Amino acid sequence: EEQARNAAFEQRIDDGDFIEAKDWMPDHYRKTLVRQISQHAHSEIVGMLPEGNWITRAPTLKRKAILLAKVQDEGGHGLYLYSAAETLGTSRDQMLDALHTGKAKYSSIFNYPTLTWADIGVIGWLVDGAAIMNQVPLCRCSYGPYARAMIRICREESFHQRQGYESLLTMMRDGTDAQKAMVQDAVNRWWWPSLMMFGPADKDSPNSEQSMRWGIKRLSNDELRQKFVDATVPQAEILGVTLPDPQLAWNAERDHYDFGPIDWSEFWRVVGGDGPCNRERLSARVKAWEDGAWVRDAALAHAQKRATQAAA
Ligand code: FAQ
Repeated sequence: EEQARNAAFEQRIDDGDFIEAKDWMPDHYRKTLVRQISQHAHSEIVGMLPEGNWITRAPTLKRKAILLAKVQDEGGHGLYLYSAAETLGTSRDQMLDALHTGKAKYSSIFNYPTLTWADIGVIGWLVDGAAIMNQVPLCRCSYGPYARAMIRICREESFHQRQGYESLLTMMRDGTDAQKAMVQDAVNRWWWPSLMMFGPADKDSPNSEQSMRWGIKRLSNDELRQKFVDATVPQAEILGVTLPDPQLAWNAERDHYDFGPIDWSEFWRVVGGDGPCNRERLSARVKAWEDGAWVRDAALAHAQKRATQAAA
């Protein structure tokens, strides 16, 4: 019977059906989705921290309003994604506990510091740019609740990418030499970590094969990384910045840009908890959770009071 259910499930995947929360699914499919969606949710929530750091120091009212809206969007994305993961039977408390005890992963990119205002523009351009490249195919993910959450998230991410690029264009066109140098410095620091966002090379990616077979991932880590490089090089030219890779060159034969080797030892170090800001990010999340205890207690007490009133 198990075999027949599995075969029917695989058939639905092959037919391009969406799998919904109450449908039968193999255990491993469920686990893979909880892993990926919860990591994604944690990334959005931890991802609020590097940019949140600049809200009080944004250079103009306009930039501050944009940044506030962007960081709020990220909070919202985290919430849709936790909800999507909850449909698979894992509670939000379990997911948050995994984050706060250091068991859960979140994107390596958010363990780097935001040193200057230019970092905020570069995060929009490169980090949101990489996020969109990775996330647009997830709108066709085989799990319905995740796919639907991604449609809304991608719309907002594209505004995030544009605001970042526009802010950098302003600095590069109208800025002082010092401001232009600040943009170049931020690009130098964020370029390689942005390429690492796509995950290990395909040959070192243990989850890819099964996830692609199940239509959870539609394109491989290396394919997405290449698409990102190809899309970003011309944008760097328009901006007037240099990407910090001497091996970056158009390859007419491949019809793609070639690029230099990624420092995978840095990637695994950051994923393993030893990046420049891992400890700071995690302790900020734990503190926020602890500081919010009274709100959760009050909400619970209020709900209990209403339940007793309704019963009376
Ligand atoms: N960082 O076998 P694979 C955003 C882990 S965008 C940390 O290739 P998979 C928007 C991976 O989990 C960022 N860990 O894994 C925003 C696995 O470990 P596990 C979030 C990484 O799942 C912008 C192991 O390495 N986006 O938040 C990373 O098939 C600006 C082996 O890797 C998403 O999460 C990494 N970079 O492919 C917010 C998108 N890469 O779980 C604020 C959804 C890999 O076996 C400001 N996720 N690992 O212990 C995905 O598309 C996939 O999960 C990948 C990884 C592509 C990230």
